[in-house]
Amino acid sequence: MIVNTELEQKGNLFPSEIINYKKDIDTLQFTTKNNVVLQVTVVRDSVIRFRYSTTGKFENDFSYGVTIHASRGYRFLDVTENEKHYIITTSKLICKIEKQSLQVSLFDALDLKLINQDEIGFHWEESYEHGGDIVKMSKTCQKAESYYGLGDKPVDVNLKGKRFENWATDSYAFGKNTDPIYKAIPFYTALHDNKSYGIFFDNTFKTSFDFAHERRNVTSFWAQGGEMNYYFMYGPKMEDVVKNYTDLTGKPHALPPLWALGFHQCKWSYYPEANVKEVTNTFRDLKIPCDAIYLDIDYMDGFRCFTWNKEYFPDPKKMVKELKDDGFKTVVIIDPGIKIDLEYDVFKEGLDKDYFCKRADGPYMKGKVWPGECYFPDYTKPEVRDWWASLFKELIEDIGVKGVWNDMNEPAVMDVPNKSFPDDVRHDYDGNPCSHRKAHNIYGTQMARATYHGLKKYAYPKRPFVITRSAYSGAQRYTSTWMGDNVATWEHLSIANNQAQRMSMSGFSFAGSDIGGFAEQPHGELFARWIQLGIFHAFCRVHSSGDHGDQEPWVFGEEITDIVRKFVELRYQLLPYLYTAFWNYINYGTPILKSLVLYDQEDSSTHYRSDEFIYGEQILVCPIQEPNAKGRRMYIPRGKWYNFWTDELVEGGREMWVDAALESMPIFIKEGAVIPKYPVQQYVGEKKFDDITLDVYYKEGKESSKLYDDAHDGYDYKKGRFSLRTFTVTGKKEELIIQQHKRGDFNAEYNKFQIVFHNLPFSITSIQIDNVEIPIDNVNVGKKQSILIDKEFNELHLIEKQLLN
Ligand code: MIG
Repeated sequence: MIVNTELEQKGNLFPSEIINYKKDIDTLQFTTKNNVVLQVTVVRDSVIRFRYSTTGKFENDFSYGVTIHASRGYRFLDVTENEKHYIITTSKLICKIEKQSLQVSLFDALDLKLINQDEIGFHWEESYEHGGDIVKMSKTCQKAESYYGLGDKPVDVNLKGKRFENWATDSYAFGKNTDPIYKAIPFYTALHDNKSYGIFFDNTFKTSFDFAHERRNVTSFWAQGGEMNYYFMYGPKMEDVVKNYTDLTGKPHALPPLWALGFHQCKWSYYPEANVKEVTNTFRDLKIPCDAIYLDIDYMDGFRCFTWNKEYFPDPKKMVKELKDDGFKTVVIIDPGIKIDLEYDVFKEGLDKDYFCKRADGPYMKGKVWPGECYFPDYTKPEVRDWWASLFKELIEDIGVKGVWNDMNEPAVMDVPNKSFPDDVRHDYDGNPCSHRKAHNIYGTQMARATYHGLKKYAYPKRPFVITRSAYSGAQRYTSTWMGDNVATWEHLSIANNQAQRMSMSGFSFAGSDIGGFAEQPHGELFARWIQLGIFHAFCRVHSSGDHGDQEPWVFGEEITDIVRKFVELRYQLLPYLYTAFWNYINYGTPILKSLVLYDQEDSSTHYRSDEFIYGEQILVCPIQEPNAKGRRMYIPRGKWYNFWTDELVEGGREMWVDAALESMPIFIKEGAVIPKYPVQQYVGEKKFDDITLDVYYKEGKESSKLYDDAHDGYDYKKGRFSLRTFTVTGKKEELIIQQHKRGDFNAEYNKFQIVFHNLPFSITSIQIDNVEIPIDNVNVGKKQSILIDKEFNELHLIEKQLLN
């Protein structure tokens, strides 16, 4: 540590009064007497960026977090000043900047109410150790304000009263409240007085957040270096805050192939080939649907990336093909550590081309990981990313691997106390050279990004599939993710539930946990309960460390196998529903999982709920998180909901007991919903079907639902080959109308919808399709009435005709 003791220890420093102001289109610049500059950029009417410099000069404006595709432009912008303030007004926000202190306050432009206000606001401390500043921001915590987001933090949904750090860390067997863990997502959403806003602190150094923990009325965030650079995003609806953040940091570049939304089976490790086949064959024998099988590090030759252990896997291409013929996509792990071995061509090439990270004074960054001593590519250099992408040619194009799993990319290093690179390691940072202190948190994302580009290129015309462990804001553009090395305990089941909700509300919906737990072995009951939760996560994979016993769905006895099958089948039935939610996510940034607070922020009972969540738009789920449960108490949000299993209609806005023995779990459907369902398949694309089911849940009133579809892989959907159907249900006492509106010119293989009516309060006596009366005997009358109808109908009208006599 180099400390210049000659320097004066100044402590916290603060901006003084503004002496200069200038405006350049959407960017305003305020300079204080002590040479602090605040740059305010109006990104959109509801998104304002604040950037501070303490030297009068800004760094090169470069961000890995913000996408070039982010929406920009505002409808209205006006700047005025009075004695005390500069006042910036957009159509959504009013931002006041105090001339004396540079303190900022933000108001709703419509009702003029306060949204957010600096406490001290921006201040800083000079960093004697590293140079530059420790940059700090403090805000007043408003009355009854709550906080959400921040990525993978393993805590309850509401962050109020807690303090966190963002420093991507390999965290084997982390626990509740362990901090930090694998990801660094410096974004949170706040809520008070029915107004929600978000703050994205786009700084890749180690960042910290304090949500009224140290001082009850103050929320603050700070970083160990770099700039105070944050985006303020206004809702007032929380869902719009999350959408704004997702727009800014990016939606996934493409829809996943539909198979990637199927069920995945993984273990450390399945080998040799015969063992892999035994597992996949058992899935088919027992008729448990599954789409993907994973190969962990033992498939490689001495853990050398892009090689195969030929003893375990003598003919990978043949095996991958046979698995494919049986409906399994092969996903393989690729780590960042490249074994130091002059006989190994990837290492040789990386060395020759100077692609590996180096220490500050020149030598290579050497670290021990699975292969032994390794060097590590500097993925923050565009040339290195291109090279890395090119390494996937053989795996993907020739061997036929369909997905790649990036692990250890925090980056993780073994046998060193800080578990990672030393701070002095140098990185290119896309032409903004810096030390590891700045590059650490985005290292994993840049690796996943390079991997994604490799898959995109060599899998073409199919869609790529990547999964990463570490991530910074924006990683969702390239990859899915999992939560790392959890443990087979009931507490971890609830952590997984909270993490998935939190990730989804942090712009990263394609996420899931190691189902059943990575470390230790679950009891059958825990495994079954975890499957029940996992089928409602966009990424659904069983994984375990393998050293505590097996974790395939059938190892816990027949009862558990049957329960697992039942729920995995449900996932496969609901695939069109999930795919539609995914489409909604990549188009609008709508989170696939919604904590109840995001679903209904006006209802203050939701602000501290952690267990229940909305899956997609219309399904309410609440996992059982305790042993021996026959059910549980849960909060049903406002509105009316159908119990999925019994069709019983319940009125929400209250907590209630819901029965859920082991073969069941609390699931509710919003009244008026139209839920699309596929027939059960063993893997995506196994069957061609003539019709799909639409479950219609009667409502007195109106509700609309969507169904998105396309070829389930490839890119034709980007050229208009998709179909987006909107079903509007209008229910009256003796009548039900379903209108369909279709957009896009994709024509699915199936021709008909089997429409199943739930809870119709009348018996059907007359049916009209597109205004033509059809014979009533087309309707199956039973407990559930249903009708088979051409998929291109415009309007279906069911009537109970009162007989006059
Ligand atoms: O040091 O590849 O989180 O999913 O199975 C452990 C072996 C390395 C950690 C990952 C885990 C994976 C394991 N890896």
